[in-house]
Amino acid sequence: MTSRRNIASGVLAAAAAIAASEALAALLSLRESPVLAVGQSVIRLTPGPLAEAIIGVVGQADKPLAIGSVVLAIIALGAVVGGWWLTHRVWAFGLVTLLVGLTSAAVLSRPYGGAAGVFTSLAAGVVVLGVLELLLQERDHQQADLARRSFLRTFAIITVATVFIGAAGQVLASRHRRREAVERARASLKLPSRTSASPVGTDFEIPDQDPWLTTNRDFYRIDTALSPPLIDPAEWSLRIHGLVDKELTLTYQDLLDRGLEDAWITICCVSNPVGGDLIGNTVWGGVSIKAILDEVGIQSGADALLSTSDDGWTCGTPLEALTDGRNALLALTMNGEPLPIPHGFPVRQVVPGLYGYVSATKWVVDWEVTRFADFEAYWTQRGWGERGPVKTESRIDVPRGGIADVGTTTVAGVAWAQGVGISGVEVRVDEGPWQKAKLAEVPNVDTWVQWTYDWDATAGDHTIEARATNADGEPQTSARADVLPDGATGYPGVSVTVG
Ligand SMILES: Nc1nc2c(c(=O)[nH]1)N[C@H]1C(S)=C(S)[C@@H](COP(=O)(O)O)O[C@H]1N2
Ligand SMILES: [Mo]
Repeated sequence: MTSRRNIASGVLAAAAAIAASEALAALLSLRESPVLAVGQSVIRLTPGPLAEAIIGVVGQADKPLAIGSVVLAIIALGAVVGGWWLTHRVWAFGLVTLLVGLTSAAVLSRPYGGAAGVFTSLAAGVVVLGVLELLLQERDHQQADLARRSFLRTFAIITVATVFIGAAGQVLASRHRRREAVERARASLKLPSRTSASPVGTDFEIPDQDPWLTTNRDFYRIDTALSPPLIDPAEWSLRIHGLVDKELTLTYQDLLDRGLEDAWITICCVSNPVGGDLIGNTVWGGVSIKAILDEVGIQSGADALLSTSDDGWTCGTPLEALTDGRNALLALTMNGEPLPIPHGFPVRQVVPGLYGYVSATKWVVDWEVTRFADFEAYWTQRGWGERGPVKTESRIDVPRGGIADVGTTTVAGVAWAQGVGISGVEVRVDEGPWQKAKLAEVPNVDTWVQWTYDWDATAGDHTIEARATNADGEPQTSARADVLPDGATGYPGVSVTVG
Protein backbone atom coordinates (compact mmCIF):
# COMPACT_ATOMS: atom_id res chain seq x y z
CA MET A 1 0.00 0.00 0.00
CA THR A 2 2.66 2.44 1.06
CA SER A 3 4.59 1.92 -2.10
CA ARG A 4 1.51 2.22 -4.32
CA ARG A 5 0.64 5.41 -2.52
CA ASN A 6 4.18 6.70 -2.97
CA ILE A 7 4.25 5.92 -6.66
CA ALA A 8 0.84 7.52 -7.24
CA SER A 9 2.07 10.60 -5.37
CA GLY A 10 5.16 10.75 -7.54
CA VAL A 11 3.06 10.52 -10.70
CA LEU A 12 0.76 13.29 -9.50
CA ALA A 13 3.72 15.44 -8.47
CA ALA A 14 5.20 15.08 -11.96
CA ALA A 15 1.86 15.88 -13.63
CA ALA A 16 1.41 18.93 -11.39
CA ALA A 17 4.92 20.09 -12.25
CA ILE A 18 4.22 19.80 -15.98
CA ALA A 19 0.89 21.63 -15.68
CA ALA A 20 2.44 24.37 -13.54
CA SER A 21 5.43 24.86 -15.84
CA GLU A 22 3.23 24.99 -18.95
CA ALA A 23 0.96 27.56 -17.31
CA LEU A 24 3.90 29.60 -16.04
CA ALA A 25 5.52 29.48 -19.48
CA ALA A 26 2.31 30.84 -21.01
CA LEU A 27 2.02 33.48 -18.29
CA LEU A 28 5.62 34.62 -18.86
CA SER A 29 5.05 34.55 -22.65
CA LEU A 30 7.89 32.07 -23.20
CA ARG A 31 8.25 31.07 -26.82
CA GLU A 32 8.82 27.52 -25.65
CA SER A 33 7.82 25.76 -22.45
CA PRO A 34 10.45 23.61 -20.69
CA VAL A 35 8.66 20.46 -21.92
CA LEU A 36 8.94 21.69 -25.52
CA ALA A 37 12.57 22.67 -25.03
CA VAL A 38 13.38 19.19 -23.71
CA GLY A 39 11.46 17.64 -26.61
CA GLN A 40 13.52 19.72 -29.05
CA SER A 41 16.74 18.59 -27.40
CA VAL A 42 15.62 14.97 -27.60
CA ILE A 43 14.96 15.42 -31.32
CA ARG A 44 18.33 17.08 -31.83
CA LEU A 45 20.25 14.47 -29.86
CA THR A 46 18.56 11.51 -31.54
CA PRO A 47 21.12 9.99 -33.95
CA GLY A 48 20.21 10.75 -37.56
CA PRO A 49 19.59 7.20 -38.80
CA LEU A 50 17.43 6.42 -35.75
CA ALA A 51 15.45 9.65 -36.27
CA GLU A 52 14.86 8.74 -39.91
CA ALA A 53 13.79 5.25 -38.97
CA ILE A 54 11.31 6.66 -36.45
CA ILE A 55 9.94 9.18 -38.93
CA GLY A 56 9.69 6.32 -41.45
CA VAL A 57 7.40 4.51 -39.04
CA VAL A 58 5.38 7.34 -37.44
CA GLY A 59 5.60 9.94 -40.23
CA GLN A 60 4.07 13.31 -39.31
CA ALA A 61 3.41 12.08 -35.79
CA ASP A 62 7.11 12.51 -34.91
CA LYS A 63 6.56 15.77 -33.04
CA PRO A 64 3.63 14.70 -30.87
CA LEU A 65 5.59 11.49 -30.31
CA ALA A 66 8.64 13.41 -29.07
CA ILE A 67 6.52 15.54 -26.73
CA GLY A 68 4.51 12.52 -25.58
CA SER A 69 7.70 10.60 -24.79
CA VAL A 70 9.06 13.50 -22.77
CA VAL A 71 5.83 13.77 -20.78
CA LEU A 72 5.76 9.99 -20.19
CA ALA A 73 9.41 9.99 -19.16
CA ILE A 74 8.79 12.80 -16.67
CA ILE A 75 5.80 10.94 -15.23
CA ALA A 76 7.85 7.73 -14.96
CA LEU A 77 10.71 9.55 -13.27
CA GLY A 78 8.14 11.15 -10.97
CA ALA A 79 7.02 7.66 -9.98
CA VAL A 80 10.62 6.78 -9.17
CA VAL A 81 11.05 9.93 -7.05
CA GLY A 82 7.79 9.13 -5.24
CA GLY A 83 8.94 5.58 -4.61
CA TRP A 84 12.18 6.82 -3.05
CA TRP A 85 10.63 9.72 -1.10
CA LEU A 86 10.26 8.03 2.28
CA THR A 87 13.13 5.58 2.14
CA HIS A 88 15.82 7.24 0.01
CA ARG A 89 15.14 10.96 0.37
CA VAL A 90 18.63 11.96 -0.71
CA TRP A 91 18.30 9.99 -3.96
CA ALA A 92 14.87 11.49 -4.58
CA PHE A 93 16.27 15.00 -4.10
CA GLY A 94 19.22 14.13 -6.28
CA LEU A 95 17.04 12.89 -9.13
CA VAL A 96 14.80 15.98 -9.01
CA THR A 97 17.87 18.23 -9.01
CA LEU A 98 19.35 16.34 -11.93
CA LEU A 99 16.11 16.65 -13.94
CA VAL A 100 15.80 20.37 -13.20
CA GLY A 101 19.43 20.76 -14.26
CA LEU A 102 18.94 18.87 -17.53
CA THR A 103 15.74 20.78 -18.27
CA SER A 104 17.50 24.11 -17.64
CA ALA A 105 20.33 23.03 -19.94
CA ALA A 106 17.77 22.12 -22.63
CA VAL A 107 16.07 25.50 -22.19
CA LEU A 108 19.37 27.39 -22.37
CA SER A 109 20.44 25.52 -25.51
CA ARG A 110 17.47 26.97 -27.36
CA PRO A 111 17.48 30.37 -29.08
CA TYR A 112 14.49 31.54 -26.99
CA GLY A 113 15.93 30.25 -23.72
CA GLY A 114 16.82 32.52 -20.87
CA ALA A 115 16.38 33.28 -17.22
CA ALA A 116 12.57 33.00 -17.41
CA GLY A 117 12.85 29.49 -18.86
CA VAL A 118 15.30 28.40 -16.17
CA PHE A 119 13.03 29.94 -13.54
CA THR A 120 10.10 27.93 -14.94
CA SER A 121 12.17 24.71 -14.78
CA LEU A 122 13.14 25.47 -11.18
CA ALA A 123 9.50 26.15 -10.34
CA ALA A 124 8.59 22.73 -11.74
CA GLY A 125 11.16 21.14 -9.42
CA VAL A 126 9.75 23.02 -6.43
CA VAL A 127 6.23 21.83 -7.35
CA VAL A 128 7.41 18.18 -7.35
CA LEU A 129 9.00 18.54 -3.93
CA GLY A 130 6.05 20.52 -2.56
CA VAL A 131 3.43 18.02 -3.73
CA LEU A 132 5.36 15.07 -2.31
CA GLU A 133 5.88 16.89 0.95
CA LEU A 134 2.14 17.56 1.17
CA LEU A 135 1.14 13.99 0.30
CA LEU A 136 3.72 11.78 1.91
CA GLN A 137 4.50 11.93 5.59
CA GLU A 138 5.87 9.19 7.81
CA ARG A 139 2.90 7.06 8.74
CA ASP A 140 1.76 6.84 12.29
CA HIS A 141 0.37 3.30 12.60
CA GLN A 142 -2.02 4.29 15.41
CA GLN A 143 -3.88 6.59 13.06
CA ALA A 144 -3.61 4.75 9.77
CA ASP A 145 -7.25 5.32 8.87
CA LEU A 146 -7.15 9.04 9.56
CA ALA A 147 -3.93 9.35 7.60
CA ARG A 148 -5.45 7.49 4.68
CA ARG A 149 -8.46 9.77 4.50
CA SER A 150 -6.34 12.89 4.72
CA PHE A 151 -4.06 11.50 1.99
CA LEU A 152 -7.00 10.86 -0.33
CA ARG A 153 -8.40 14.32 0.28
CA THR A 154 -5.08 16.04 -0.41
CA PHE A 155 -4.56 13.83 -3.48
CA ALA A 156 -7.96 14.82 -4.85
CA ILE A 157 -7.38 18.53 -4.25
CA ILE A 158 -4.00 18.47 -5.97
CA THR A 159 -5.45 16.51 -8.89
CA VAL A 160 -8.19 19.09 -9.40
CA ALA A 161 -5.68 21.94 -9.12
CA THR A 162 -3.42 20.24 -11.66
CA VAL A 163 -6.21 19.81 -14.19
CA PHE A 164 -7.36 23.38 -13.64
CA ILE A 165 -3.88 24.91 -13.94
CA GLY A 166 -3.10 22.72 -16.94
CA ALA A 167 -6.28 23.80 -18.73
CA ALA A 168 -5.73 27.48 -17.91
CA GLY A 169 -2.19 27.17 -19.26
CA GLN A 170 -3.48 25.69 -22.53
CA VAL A 171 -6.00 28.50 -22.97
CA LEU A 172 -3.31 31.09 -22.33
CA ALA A 173 -0.87 29.38 -24.64
CA SER A 174 -3.33 29.16 -27.51
CA ARG A 175 -4.07 32.86 -27.10
CA HIS A 176 -0.36 33.57 -27.30
CA ARG A 177 -0.08 31.59 -30.51
CA ARG A 178 -3.05 33.46 -31.94
CA ARG A 179 -1.55 36.80 -30.92
CA GLU A 180 1.74 35.91 -32.56
CA ALA A 181 -0.03 34.88 -35.75
CA VAL A 182 -1.94 38.17 -35.88
CA GLU A 183 1.22 40.16 -35.05
CA ARG A 184 2.96 38.39 -37.95
CA ALA A 185 0.05 39.15 -40.28
CA ARG A 186 0.22 42.79 -39.15
CA ALA A 187 3.99 42.97 -39.69
CA SER A 188 3.74 41.47 -43.17
CA LEU A 189 1.12 43.95 -44.43
CA LYS A 190 2.41 45.98 -47.33
CA LEU A 191 0.63 49.31 -47.04
CA PRO A 192 1.46 52.25 -49.28
CA SER A 193 3.90 54.46 -47.39
CA ARG A 194 2.22 57.05 -45.22
CA THR A 195 2.95 60.35 -43.55
CA SER A 196 4.24 60.11 -40.03
CA ALA A 197 6.21 63.28 -39.27
CA SER A 198 4.65 66.33 -37.60
CA PRO A 199 3.96 69.22 -39.99
CA VAL A 200 6.40 72.12 -39.63
CA GLY A 201 5.67 74.58 -36.82
CA THR A 202 3.24 72.40 -34.87
CA ASP A 203 5.61 71.63 -31.99
CA PHE A 204 7.36 74.30 -29.88
CA GLU A 205 9.59 71.52 -28.53
CA ILE A 206 9.46 72.97 -25.05
CA PRO A 207 11.17 70.72 -22.50
CA ASP A 208 8.60 68.85 -20.35
CA GLN A 209 5.72 69.59 -22.72
CA ASP A 210 3.95 66.65 -24.37
CA PRO A 211 4.98 66.44 -28.04
CA TRP A 212 2.35 67.59 -30.54
CA LEU A 213 2.46 64.16 -32.16
CA THR A 214 1.64 61.34 -29.78
CA THR A 215 3.56 58.17 -30.60
CA ASN A 216 1.59 54.93 -30.83
CA ARG A 217 3.38 53.69 -27.76
CA ASP A 218 2.41 56.77 -25.70
CA PHE A 219 -1.16 56.92 -26.98
CA TYR A 220 -3.74 56.47 -24.22
CA ARG A 221 -5.77 53.28 -24.37
CA ILE A 222 -9.36 52.98 -23.20
CA ASP A 223 -11.64 50.04 -23.88
CA THR A 224 -13.63 47.33 -22.17
CA ALA A 225 -11.51 44.47 -23.57
CA LEU A 226 -9.55 42.59 -20.91
CA SER A 227 -7.40 41.36 -23.72
CA PRO A 228 -7.86 42.83 -27.18
CA PRO A 229 -9.61 40.95 -30.01
CA LEU A 230 -7.11 39.18 -32.28
CA ILE A 231 -8.25 39.58 -35.88
CA ASP A 232 -6.41 38.47 -38.99
CA PRO A 233 -6.93 41.21 -41.61
CA ALA A 234 -7.51 38.48 -44.21
CA GLU A 235 -10.49 37.32 -42.17
CA TRP A 236 -11.83 40.78 -41.30
CA SER A 237 -14.95 42.22 -42.84
CA LEU A 238 -17.40 45.01 -42.09
CA ARG A 239 -21.06 44.29 -42.67
CA ILE A 240 -23.17 47.37 -43.41
CA HIS A 241 -26.93 46.99 -43.11
CA GLY A 242 -30.07 48.54 -41.60
CA LEU A 243 -31.73 51.62 -43.09
CA VAL A 244 -29.67 51.53 -46.27
CA ASP A 245 -30.61 51.26 -49.93
CA LYS A 246 -28.20 48.41 -50.48
CA GLU A 247 -26.30 46.29 -48.00
CA LEU A 248 -22.56 46.05 -48.37
CA THR A 249 -19.77 43.97 -46.89
CA LEU A 250 -16.26 45.38 -47.07
CA THR A 251 -13.03 43.41 -46.67
CA TYR A 252 -9.64 44.79 -45.69
CA GLN A 253 -8.54 44.54 -49.30
CA ASP A 254 -11.65 46.46 -50.41
CA LEU A 255 -10.57 49.33 -48.17
CA LEU A 256 -6.99 49.21 -49.46
CA ASP A 257 -8.30 49.22 -53.03
CA ARG A 258 -10.17 52.45 -52.35
CA GLY A 259 -6.89 54.12 -51.40
CA LEU A 260 -6.12 55.52 -47.97
CA GLU A 261 -6.17 59.21 -47.12
CA ASP A 262 -4.20 60.65 -44.21
CA ALA A 263 -5.75 62.90 -41.60
CA TRP A 264 -4.32 64.49 -38.46
CA ILE A 265 -6.93 64.01 -35.76
CA THR A 266 -6.78 64.41 -31.99
CA ILE A 267 -9.06 61.99 -30.18
CA CYS A 268 -9.98 62.17 -26.53
CA CYS A 269 -11.92 60.25 -23.94
CA VAL A 270 -15.04 61.58 -22.25
CA SER A 271 -13.49 60.35 -18.99
CA ASN A 272 -10.58 62.76 -19.35
CA PRO A 273 -10.68 65.11 -16.36
CA VAL A 274 -9.63 68.75 -16.82
CA GLY A 275 -5.84 68.60 -17.06
CA GLY A 276 -5.90 64.87 -17.80
CA ASP A 277 -3.98 62.82 -20.32
CA LEU A 278 -6.68 60.66 -21.96
CA ILE A 279 -6.05 62.47 -25.22
CA GLY A 280 -3.66 61.91 -28.10
CA ASN A 281 -2.88 63.27 -31.53
CA THR A 282 -1.70 61.27 -34.49
CA VAL A 283 -2.07 60.88 -38.24
CA TRP A 284 -4.63 58.28 -39.22
CA GLY A 285 -4.76 56.62 -42.62
CA GLY A 286 -8.14 55.42 -43.74
CA VAL A 287 -11.17 55.57 -45.97
CA SER A 288 -13.85 58.27 -45.74
CA ILE A 289 -16.88 57.04 -43.80
CA LYS A 290 -19.05 59.51 -45.67
CA ALA A 291 -18.05 58.03 -49.03
CA ILE A 292 -19.09 54.56 -47.84
CA LEU A 293 -22.40 55.81 -46.43
CA ASP A 294 -23.10 57.70 -49.67
CA GLU A 295 -22.51 54.48 -51.54
CA VAL A 296 -24.91 52.35 -49.49
CA GLY A 297 -27.50 55.14 -49.44
CA ILE A 298 -29.01 56.24 -46.12
CA GLN A 299 -32.78 55.93 -45.96
CA SER A 300 -34.91 58.74 -44.61
CA GLY A 301 -35.57 58.70 -40.88
CA ALA A 302 -32.14 57.29 -39.99
CA ASP A 303 -30.09 59.45 -37.62
CA ALA A 304 -27.55 57.05 -36.10
CA LEU A 305 -24.82 54.63 -36.98
CA LEU A 306 -24.72 51.76 -34.50
CA SER A 307 -21.27 50.21 -34.76
CA THR A 308 -20.26 46.98 -33.06
CA SER A 309 -16.79 45.67 -32.37
CA ASP A 310 -15.58 42.11 -32.75
CA ASP A 311 -15.94 41.68 -28.98
CA GLY A 312 -19.48 43.02 -28.89
CA TRP A 313 -18.91 46.59 -27.68
CA THR A 314 -21.44 48.99 -29.19
CA CYS A 315 -21.34 52.66 -30.08
CA GLY A 316 -23.95 55.06 -31.45
CA THR A 317 -22.71 57.92 -33.64
CA PRO A 318 -24.90 60.73 -35.03
CA LEU A 319 -25.05 60.26 -38.81
CA GLU A 320 -24.79 64.02 -39.10
CA ALA A 321 -21.25 63.98 -37.75
CA LEU A 322 -20.34 61.28 -40.25
CA THR A 323 -21.76 63.02 -43.30
CA ASP A 324 -21.29 66.77 -42.70
CA GLY A 325 -17.97 66.78 -44.52
CA ARG A 326 -15.62 66.44 -41.57
CA ASN A 327 -12.82 63.90 -41.81
CA ALA A 328 -14.58 60.86 -40.33
CA LEU A 329 -12.46 57.82 -41.16
CA LEU A 330 -12.46 54.07 -41.13
CA ALA A 331 -8.82 53.98 -40.15
CA LEU A 332 -6.27 51.28 -40.99
CA THR A 333 -3.12 53.08 -39.95
CA MET A 334 -1.89 55.14 -37.02
CA ASN A 335 1.28 57.17 -37.39
CA GLY A 336 2.06 55.49 -40.70
CA GLU A 337 1.85 51.94 -39.31
CA PRO A 338 -0.97 49.42 -39.36
CA LEU A 339 -3.07 50.09 -36.23
CA PRO A 340 -1.51 48.49 -33.16
CA ILE A 341 -3.69 45.61 -31.92
CA PRO A 342 -4.77 47.48 -28.73
CA HIS A 343 -5.79 50.47 -30.85
CA GLY A 344 -8.22 48.53 -33.02
CA PHE A 345 -6.31 46.43 -35.56
CA PRO A 346 -7.18 45.87 -38.31
CA VAL A 347 -9.83 48.62 -38.66
CA ARG A 348 -11.36 51.25 -36.37
CA GLN A 349 -13.33 54.45 -36.62
CA VAL A 350 -11.97 57.94 -35.95
CA VAL A 351 -14.30 60.93 -35.96
CA PRO A 352 -13.04 64.44 -35.22
CA GLY A 353 -15.11 66.36 -32.68
CA LEU A 354 -16.76 63.45 -30.88
CA TYR A 355 -15.56 61.70 -27.74
CA GLY A 356 -14.27 58.18 -28.33
CA TYR A 357 -17.17 56.40 -26.68
CA VAL A 358 -19.62 57.65 -29.32
CA SER A 359 -17.36 57.45 -32.33
CA ALA A 360 -14.05 55.62 -32.18
CA THR A 361 -15.07 51.94 -32.37
CA LYS A 362 -11.99 49.74 -32.47
CA TRP A 363 -11.99 46.25 -34.06
CA VAL A 364 -15.21 47.35 -35.80
CA VAL A 365 -17.06 44.58 -37.67
CA ASP A 366 -20.68 45.69 -38.00
CA TRP A 367 -22.50 48.87 -38.99
CA GLU A 368 -26.22 49.27 -38.66
CA VAL A 369 -27.73 52.48 -39.99
CA THR A 370 -30.60 53.13 -37.58
CA ARG A 371 -32.37 55.59 -35.25
CA PHE A 372 -31.20 56.71 -31.81
CA ALA A 373 -34.77 56.05 -30.66
CA ASP A 374 -34.33 52.34 -31.46
CA PHE A 375 -31.23 51.34 -29.48
CA GLU A 376 -28.94 52.17 -26.58
CA ALA A 377 -25.19 51.74 -26.96
CA TYR A 378 -22.81 50.32 -24.34
CA TRP A 379 -22.02 53.53 -22.44
CA THR A 380 -25.42 55.12 -22.98
CA GLN A 381 -26.96 52.18 -21.12
CA ARG A 382 -24.62 53.06 -18.27
CA GLY A 383 -25.69 56.66 -17.90
CA TRP A 384 -23.41 58.52 -20.31
CA GLY A 385 -24.79 61.03 -22.80
CA GLU A 386 -26.27 59.72 -26.04
CA ARG A 387 -24.33 62.19 -28.21
CA GLY A 388 -20.85 63.13 -27.15
CA PRO A 389 -19.56 66.27 -28.87
CA VAL A 390 -16.10 67.23 -27.65
CA LYS A 391 -16.04 70.33 -25.44
CA THR A 392 -13.56 73.14 -26.01
CA GLU A 393 -10.78 72.59 -23.49
CA SER A 394 -7.23 73.49 -22.66
CA ARG A 395 -4.48 71.95 -20.56
CA ILE A 396 -1.38 73.35 -18.87
CA ASP A 397 1.67 71.07 -19.25
CA VAL A 398 4.49 73.38 -18.14
CA PRO A 399 5.71 74.27 -15.54
CA ARG A 400 5.48 70.72 -14.22
CA GLY A 401 6.04 69.71 -10.64
CA GLY A 402 4.73 72.88 -9.02
CA ILE A 403 7.99 74.82 -8.86
CA ALA A 404 9.58 77.54 -10.98
CA ASP A 405 12.42 80.08 -10.78
CA VAL A 406 11.99 83.83 -10.41
CA GLY A 407 12.08 85.62 -13.77
CA THR A 408 10.85 84.72 -17.23
CA THR A 409 9.16 81.33 -17.00
CA THR A 410 7.60 79.39 -19.85
CA VAL A 411 3.98 78.41 -19.36
CA ALA A 412 2.83 76.01 -22.07
CA GLY A 413 0.12 73.57 -22.90
CA VAL A 414 -2.42 72.46 -25.49
CA ALA A 415 -5.97 73.39 -26.43
CA TRP A 416 -8.53 71.60 -28.56
CA ALA A 417 -11.96 71.94 -30.12
CA GLN A 418 -11.82 69.30 -32.84
CA GLY A 419 -13.95 70.04 -35.86
CA VAL A 420 -14.08 73.76 -35.06
CA GLY A 421 -10.51 74.72 -34.22
CA ILE A 422 -8.94 77.03 -31.67
CA SER A 423 -8.60 80.76 -32.32
CA GLY A 424 -6.86 81.76 -29.12
CA VAL A 425 -5.63 80.78 -25.69
CA GLU A 426 -5.25 83.10 -22.71
CA VAL A 427 -3.44 82.70 -19.43
CA ARG A 428 -3.99 84.41 -16.10
CA VAL A 429 -2.01 84.35 -12.88
CA ASP A 430 -3.70 84.64 -9.48
CA GLU A 431 -6.97 85.58 -11.19
CA GLY A 432 -5.33 88.69 -12.71
CA PRO A 433 -6.10 89.92 -16.25
CA TRP A 434 -6.16 87.36 -19.08
CA GLN A 435 -3.01 87.49 -21.21
CA LYS A 436 -2.77 86.23 -24.78
CA ALA A 437 -0.70 83.10 -25.31
CA LYS A 438 1.15 82.35 -28.55
CA LEU A 439 -0.25 79.52 -30.69
CA ALA A 440 1.75 77.02 -32.73
CA GLU A 441 0.73 75.94 -36.24
CA VAL A 442 -1.86 73.25 -36.93
CA PRO A 443 -2.58 71.40 -40.19
CA ASN A 444 -6.38 71.58 -39.73
CA VAL A 445 -9.13 72.22 -37.17
CA ASP A 446 -9.17 68.61 -35.96
CA THR A 447 -6.00 68.58 -33.87
CA TRP A 448 -5.00 70.11 -30.61
CA VAL A 449 -2.75 73.15 -30.76
CA GLN A 450 0.23 73.92 -28.59
CA TRP A 451 0.37 77.31 -26.87
CA THR A 452 2.99 79.12 -24.84
CA TYR A 453 3.15 82.20 -22.65
CA ASP A 454 6.17 83.93 -21.11
CA TRP A 455 5.39 84.65 -17.50
CA ASP A 456 7.44 87.04 -15.39
CA ALA A 457 7.39 84.93 -12.25
CA THR A 458 7.78 86.62 -8.86
CA ALA A 459 8.69 84.86 -5.60
CA GLY A 460 5.82 83.24 -3.76
CA ASP A 461 2.90 80.90 -4.39
CA HIS A 462 0.84 81.41 -7.53
CA THR A 463 -2.03 79.85 -9.43
CA ILE A 464 -1.93 79.77 -13.21
CA GLU A 465 -5.08 79.17 -15.25
CA ALA A 466 -5.76 78.94 -18.97
CA ARG A 467 -8.77 79.23 -21.23
CA ALA A 468 -9.20 78.54 -24.91
CA THR A 469 -11.55 80.15 -27.39
CA ASN A 470 -12.75 78.13 -30.34
CA ALA A 471 -12.76 79.30 -33.93
CA ASP A 472 -16.44 80.26 -33.63
CA GLY A 473 -15.39 82.78 -30.98
CA GLU A 474 -16.83 80.82 -28.05
CA PRO A 475 -14.57 80.69 -25.01
CA GLN A 476 -14.37 77.49 -23.00
CA THR A 477 -16.61 77.62 -19.98
CA SER A 478 -15.31 78.29 -16.48
CA ALA A 479 -18.14 76.14 -15.06
CA ARG A 480 -16.71 73.02 -13.53
CA ALA A 481 -18.39 69.83 -14.67
CA ASP A 482 -17.48 66.26 -13.86
CA VAL A 483 -16.70 63.81 -16.67
CA LEU A 484 -20.09 62.10 -16.23
CA PRO A 485 -22.35 62.31 -18.25
CA ASP A 486 -20.77 64.02 -21.25
CA GLY A 487 -17.30 65.42 -20.52
CA ALA A 488 -15.50 67.60 -17.98
CA THR A 489 -15.32 71.40 -18.20
CA GLY A 490 -13.64 74.20 -16.28
CA TYR A 491 -10.37 76.09 -16.53
CA PRO A 492 -7.23 74.03 -16.07
CA GLY A 493 -5.15 75.37 -13.20
CA VAL A 494 -1.75 74.68 -11.67
CA SER A 495 -0.24 75.86 -8.41
CA VAL A 496 3.36 76.97 -8.59
CA THR A 497 5.85 77.91 -5.92
CA VAL A 498 8.40 80.40 -7.25
CA GLY A 499 11.69 81.05 -5.49
N1 LIG B 1 -14.27 48.05 -29.40
C1 LIG B 1 -14.14 49.11 -28.60
N2 LIG B 1 -13.85 50.30 -29.15
C2 LIG B 1 -13.70 51.39 -28.37
C3 LIG B 1 -13.86 51.30 -26.97
C4 LIG B 1 -14.17 50.03 -26.42
O1 LIG B 1 -14.34 49.86 -25.19
N3 LIG B 1 -14.29 48.95 -27.26
N4 LIG B 1 -13.69 52.43 -26.21
C5 LIG B 1 -13.86 53.72 -26.86
C6 LIG B 1 -13.39 54.82 -26.03
S1 LIG B 1 -14.30 55.16 -24.63
C7 LIG B 1 -12.33 55.60 -26.38
S2 LIG B 1 -11.97 56.99 -25.52
C8 LIG B 1 -11.48 55.24 -27.56
C9 LIG B 1 -10.04 55.14 -27.16
O2 LIG B 1 -9.24 54.77 -28.24
P1 LIG B 1 -7.72 54.40 -27.99
O3 LIG B 1 -7.70 53.29 -26.96
O4 LIG B 1 -7.14 53.99 -29.29
O5 LIG B 1 -7.06 55.64 -27.45
O6 LIG B 1 -11.86 54.00 -28.13
C10 LIG B 1 -13.23 53.79 -28.23
N5 LIG B 1 -13.42 52.58 -28.97
MO1 LIG C 1 -13.50 57.07 -23.76
